[in-house]
This record gives sequence, structure tokens and C-alpha cells, in this order.
Amino acid sequence: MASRRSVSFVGRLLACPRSARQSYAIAQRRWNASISQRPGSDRVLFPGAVNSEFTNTLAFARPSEKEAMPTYRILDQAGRIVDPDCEPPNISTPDLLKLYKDMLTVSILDLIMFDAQRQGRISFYMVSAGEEGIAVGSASSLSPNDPIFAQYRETGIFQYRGFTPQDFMAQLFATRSDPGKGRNMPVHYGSREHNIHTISSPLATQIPQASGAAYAVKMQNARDPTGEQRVVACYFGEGAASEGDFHAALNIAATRACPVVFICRNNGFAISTPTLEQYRGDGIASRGVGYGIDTVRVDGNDILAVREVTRQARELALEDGGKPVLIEAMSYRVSHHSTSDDSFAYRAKVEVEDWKRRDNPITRLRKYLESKGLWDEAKEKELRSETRKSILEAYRQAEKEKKPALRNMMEDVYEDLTEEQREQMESMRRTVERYPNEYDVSSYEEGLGGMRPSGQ
Ligand SMILES: Cc1ncc(C[n+]2csc(CCOP(=O)(O)OP(=O)(O)O)c2C)c(N)n1
Ligand SMILES: [Mg+2]
Repeated sequence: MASRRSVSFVGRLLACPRSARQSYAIAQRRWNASISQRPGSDRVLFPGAVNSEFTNTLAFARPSEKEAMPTYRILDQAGRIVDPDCEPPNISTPDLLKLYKDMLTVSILDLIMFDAQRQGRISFYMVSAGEEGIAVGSASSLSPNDPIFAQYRETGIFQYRGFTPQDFMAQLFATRSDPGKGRNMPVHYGSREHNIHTISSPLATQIPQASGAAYAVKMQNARDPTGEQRVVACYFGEGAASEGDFHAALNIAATRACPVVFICRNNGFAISTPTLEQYRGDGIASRGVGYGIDTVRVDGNDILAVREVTRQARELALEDGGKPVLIEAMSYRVSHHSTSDDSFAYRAKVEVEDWKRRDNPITRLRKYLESKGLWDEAKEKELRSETRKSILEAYRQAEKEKKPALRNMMEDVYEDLTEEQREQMESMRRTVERYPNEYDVSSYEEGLGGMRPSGQ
């Protein structure tokens, strides 16, 4: 009777989706692990380490004696395919050119806006210099419907997903067209339309949020197996990976099997702290392995390699009902950390100059395109001048645009304004009214009237 019942249970199980079968296998493994070893077995089934062989050699695992995880690349620094026997990269010419144009656009936007901050036109800026390939290359292998959580040096994902110069400028100048209503510092973009969650300043907060979103996506994928199967992508710097949030996020994603592709940009610095002082292990990749997560390290200056690694990571993340994957993309932060930083106070200028000369994702792809006859100096000049022109046009328009009404500082914090918020808004309005020469609010929508609650 019992065996008949178990046969029908197995039958039912086999009819289940693969993810349910996997959960059963895990449960079975747990059950086995709780039983003591069979006589003569060469390994014990401890519940906490289920496949560990016995040894009578006492040896500490010494990571310093292990080889570092290799770094995958397709193109070398001269833009040549490293292994000519390999299949050529599977990418159409228009797609290849889009990668190049998007990287170049980000770098031109960065130059213009860095200067804009120096001229006092915007309050703050952060460039992606040297790391454009990581954002653009990885975004090109995601579905536009995959939700993204990012840090702040991934402008390329916004560019790739269709942000226009006007979209960038609305946020940077905090105009009334900014979907964030001017509440965030510059470069903290967000876009519901493009499925990119708004950038948060507190480091690493986006990582557990991404694991949670991936758990929701996992359930949506299971509920609608014939619909589009999505993953979540989550970007962060190697410095952010020192936060507790990083560890909690990776562990929960691993144990709950969440389809999330973690993309760490390892650019050698967390502001002034070099990686040598941040950790002793083998980068961030070794931590993925520690959490039981499939992990790969890639040359972040090789956009084709980043694209290919992300494509495969996305496929892996959707296997067996979902699981996390970690990509560590190696690069070098060519720029100062932000407009508030002077990196020559803690690193030699010659080191930066050397990196600039030696390697760069944009020049690497350009060399490759030139070798294929797809790019030349005339095309480069034309693209640079067109891009500059359209960015400057949007810049000038945004400078003239009104800022959001001042009530937006207080509204939307709670569903309705609280009594205290009403009093504060009223008190602010009276102060501004009394000192018009000190507080010019004419550049804000509705001027002084914008300090009354909506609908009043
Ligand atoms: C919780 C928290 N601690 C400190 C900071 C200040 N801070 C801003 S960026 C940064 C460095 C982050 O380095 P990394 O994650 O490697 O990113 P990168 O700037 O190199 O792209 C620090 C310490 C912060 N924003 N949030
Ligand atoms: Mg860093």
C-alpha cells in the first residue's frame, strides 16, 4: 500500500514543472544528509556539507596559493580576436554599431556634463569613463523587459534602453520633465518606461531589492510558463560588495533560487580606497563561488566579451526554474570618483594616463570595427559632431525649462500631506514671500503658488 502511494507520488512529481522536481531533490538531499553515514563510506553526510570526503591529511585551504579565477575575453587590446579559431562574435553589423555609438554617446555626455558641473550649472556629476563597455555590453544581452537595479556608474544601460538627451537633461537639471520631480541628486536616473529602478545613493541597497524582485519574477515566470521568462539584472561596484547587504542579497538569491544576474563592476577603487585595501580574496568572483552561485570573470574593457558572458548568464539564470549568476567585470576607474573628488590626491596621475593609453573599451571596439571595414575617421568625426550637437541642444533647452513646483518637496512622502507638512509648507511660503530678494522662486513652476498643496 505504502509503495503504491509512493509510486503515485513520484508519478505526480514527474508531471510537475522542473522547479518543483528540483525542490523535491533538495528536500531529498536534506533528508539523506540527516542520516548518519553508511558503513565503509568515504564521506559523511553532514547536513551542513553534504559531499565532503574524509581525509587524514590535515591541510588548511589556502586561497593565496590558488590561481586567480581567469578573465574571459574575445578581443585583445588591439581589437583583434584573441583566438582566430573561435567562432566570430555572433552579432549583426547594426547591433555592433549600436554598441559603439552608445558607448561614445555616454563618453561625450560625460565630458559635457562634467564641465557643466565645473561651471556651476549642475550641482554634481559622475562619469563612466573606462567602464562604458560594461553597462552597454551587458544591457545588450538583456531583454528590455528584464528589470534593472543599478548603482550610478551605469549610464550606458539608460542609453542602450533608449534614454534620449532630453531624458538625461531633465534629471540632471531637475526640470519639471524629470519623472523623479527633481528630488534626487544628478545621475540618479530612473525609468518606469525602460524598467530601470531609480538609482539610490546609499550603497548596496539595490542588491537585496534585486534579489527580492527576482523572487517575484521567479513566481511570475512559473505562473505563466509560456509568457516571456524574465530575469533581474543588478549592477554594483566592488566597493559596494563590502556592505552587509551584498552578502545577504547573494545568500537569499542562492537559497531561494532567484533568477538574478549580479554584475559587479570591479574598477579598482571605492572612492580613494584601492582594492588592495578592500579585500584579501580573489576579487568579488570568489564570493559568488562561496555562496554556491555560478560565477564568471570577464574583461570589462572588451564589450563583446561582456555581451557574450551576459547572454550566457541570462540563460543560466533561467535554468531549473531560476537561479542567480554572478559576473565580475574587471576594469579601471579612469576618472575621478565624482565631481566632488580629486583622485590625484591618492593615486599617481601617471598611473591613470598609463591606463588611458593602454586600454579602453571604446578604442578597442573601434579598432575591431576598423579592421572589419565598418568604421573610419570620417564616420567617427560625423558621429562625434552629431552627438555633441544633440546633447548640447537638449542641455540648452533644459537650462531654460522650469523646475518642478516646490510642493513636490513634501508631497508623495505619505499618501496625504500630514498636518506638520502642511504647516511647514505654509511657513516656507510665508518666509519666501517676506524675503523675495533672498529667495527667487520664479524658475519653479507656479512660483510662490507652487508652495500650496495640490488642489488648493
Ligand atoms: C552606505 C554608504 N556608505 C558610503 C557611501 C559613500 N560612497 C559613495 S560611492 C562610494 C564608493 C563605492 O565604490 P564602488 O562600489 O566600488 O563603486 P565605484 O564608485 O568604484 O563605481 C562610497 C564609499 C554611500 N554612498 N553609502
Ligand atoms: Mg569601484
